[in-house]
Amino acid sequence: MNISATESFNFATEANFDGLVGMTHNYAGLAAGNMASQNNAGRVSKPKAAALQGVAKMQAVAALGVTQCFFPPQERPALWALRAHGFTGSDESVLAQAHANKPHLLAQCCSSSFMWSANAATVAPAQDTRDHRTHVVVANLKSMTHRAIEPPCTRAMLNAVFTDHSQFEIHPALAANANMGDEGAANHTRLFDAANTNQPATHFFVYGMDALNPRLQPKIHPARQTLQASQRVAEVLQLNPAHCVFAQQNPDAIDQGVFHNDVVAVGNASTLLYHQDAWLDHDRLMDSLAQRVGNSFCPIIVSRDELTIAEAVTTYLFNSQLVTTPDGSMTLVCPSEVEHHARASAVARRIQQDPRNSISRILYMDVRESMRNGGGPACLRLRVPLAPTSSQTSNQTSGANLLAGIHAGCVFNTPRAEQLRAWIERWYPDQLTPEDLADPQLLIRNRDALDALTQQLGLSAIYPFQGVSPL
Ligand code: SUG
Repeated sequence: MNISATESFNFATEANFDGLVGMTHNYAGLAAGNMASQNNAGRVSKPKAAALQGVAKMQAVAALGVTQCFFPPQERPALWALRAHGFTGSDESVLAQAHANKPHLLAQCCSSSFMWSANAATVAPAQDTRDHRTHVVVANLKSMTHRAIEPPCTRAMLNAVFTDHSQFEIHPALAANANMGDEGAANHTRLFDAANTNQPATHFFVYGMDALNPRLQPKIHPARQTLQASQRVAEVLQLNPAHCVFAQQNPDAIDQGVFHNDVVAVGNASTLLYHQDAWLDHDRLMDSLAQRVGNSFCPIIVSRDELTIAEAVTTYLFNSQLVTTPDGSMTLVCPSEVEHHARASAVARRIQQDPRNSISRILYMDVRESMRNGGGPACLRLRVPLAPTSSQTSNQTSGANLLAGIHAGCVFNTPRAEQLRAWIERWYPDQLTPEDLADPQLLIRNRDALDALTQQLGLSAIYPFQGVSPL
């Protein structure tokens, strides 16, 4: 498998930015409503294997001809968050006190959840926005404490990675008030007709609850995304409201473990693969999407008879990446859990063999360490569209130019894959238990590793230990 950045640049319609797994990756059962996180709580984690699985996935996707980039891990343990809870003294003492008095808080401050970059932000490309620049809204992730500490570093990192601020505007996360739960691109799909550049793209936003009219709510698990946050994100992204569609998740599905829309749906260009029970008002929603996306709209529905919501949650069939390859066809990059599940793999085969859609290939990837915390292939990447695919503007920017605004050190290619592997092998622990999280050596090692990585990648300072404000 030999890939080069220039090879993929020639076929740049979107870049997939994967989050590198952090070296404190562990199973603390932090995410309510996320079945895998709950069921694997207390298990011994394998940070090195997790990070290498992530690199292998990037390499496989890049080998398909897709432009692949990555985000470095965040700093953990988040000492600043522990200090904000009143722990004082040296770093060692803060860790020891937190471990003795608030082990759950310590675990929250050690999560590697930033690796699921589909939750980092929501993106609208230049060709869809009022001022013809690419807009990015950092997600506030306010519904889970361990995730709510991510946004400031995510913003610093996005500003360092998207270097050309005349092309990319990185907006801060929405204020984390009660009505504004935002989980980023996991609840957003950009649909467009690749063959008709005059047809504007449709932005499909999915929310878990209308905070001002919370009549239809899940009964057991939290609804993380609010309608109000989705609407505000669409405004900040400078999207035309006529090209936005908002739909509510089925509350019963949330109660069965569908904590993000990308657990039951994935879209690419004009194809939308989804579960029958994903949303409320299915028929009206499909009419609305068909009307906007146009004749090429290709919905692929999976019925509950073919696969139940519970099976979708355990296999993560819909959390596959759906990517267009240089020959114009699509590949579905599925977690290996689908391959090992008779009914889910039968659905994948049925879709692949159906000549009415563009999906011609299924690729299975082992991202088991991430899956055990509820993160499949699609959770691990943030899509950034690069080339104009909808109405052309006088100010249009070519895909190649847009890549020029991306920090070159974060573009994935064969030498970079080798460099990342060597870095992971050098620094990452083979195993971690909850007890290990309080080890001050882990904190020091993490900082040294991140310092080495940012130097290797030529990135500016992005971490609190490098002097960047964590707030
Ligand atoms: O937010 N898991 C993440 C998984 C996120 C998956 N992302 C998408 N669906 N796009 C979450 O629930 C578990 C961490 C722990 O338990 O330690 C966690 O945060």
